[in-house]
Amino acid sequence: MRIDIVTIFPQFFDILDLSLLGKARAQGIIDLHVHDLRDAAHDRHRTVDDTPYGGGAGMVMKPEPWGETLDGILTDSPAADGPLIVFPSPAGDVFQQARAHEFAAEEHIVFGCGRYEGIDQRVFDWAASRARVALVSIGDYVLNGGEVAVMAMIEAFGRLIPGVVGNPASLVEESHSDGLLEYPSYTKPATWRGLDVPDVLLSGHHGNVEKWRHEQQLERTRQVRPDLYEAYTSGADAEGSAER
Ligand code: 6GU
Repeated sequence: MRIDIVTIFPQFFDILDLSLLGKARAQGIIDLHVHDLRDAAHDRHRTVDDTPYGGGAGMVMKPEPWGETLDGILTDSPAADGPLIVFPSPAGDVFQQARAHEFAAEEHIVFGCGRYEGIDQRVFDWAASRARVALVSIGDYVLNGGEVAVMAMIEAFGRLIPGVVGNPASLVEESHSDGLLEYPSYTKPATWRGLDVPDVLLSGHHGNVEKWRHEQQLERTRQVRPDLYEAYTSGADAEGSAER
């Protein structure tokens, strides 16, 4: 999978050399290219922002450096249908696990990280005339720029790309994969600082372990995320809960 990131802070993404994603890059599963937007700003100060038409606080990112950078990326796209261009924005659709699965299935994704008060609207309009464009938020709070949001999205979908996580079974039993939060995990020692591992986990009775874990998932979800619990219990009725 090819990933391009456009940003005025390319060093932010140096950490993608690390860990699971770094390994996936080294193996050629992920082909990551980070572009400094200022490389396409040709004045002496490499200016990428200007004051907003109509007045108001803050600065707006100028369209020309975006146009030049995205032109190069589109020309280079390995995908026959072109890339999906994602602009992280608190005004976008909220990124959830289903979206992570969709992103993991893309051949080429471009992330355009805005800073300041935003990017000139014509960049989105022009990009949408050339490729599929999505505005995506990572939650209801405001970040200074899109970089950390892009990092979060790459962490979420990168691990869903086949071959990135060594043991695919570990993707199955985790929070959100079945609409419930994950059950609590324990390892040795069986007693630590006076706290015991629940007996059922030491029993060796696989059926009881499964049942206990599912109950824990339900109870956790009901307490912490009543919205997910409601969706799960109504969905489980509709699809027949006998399998669970
Ligand atoms: Cl994607 N970008 C910014 N700047 N702030 C956010 C966000 C994205 N998602 C939530 N807040």
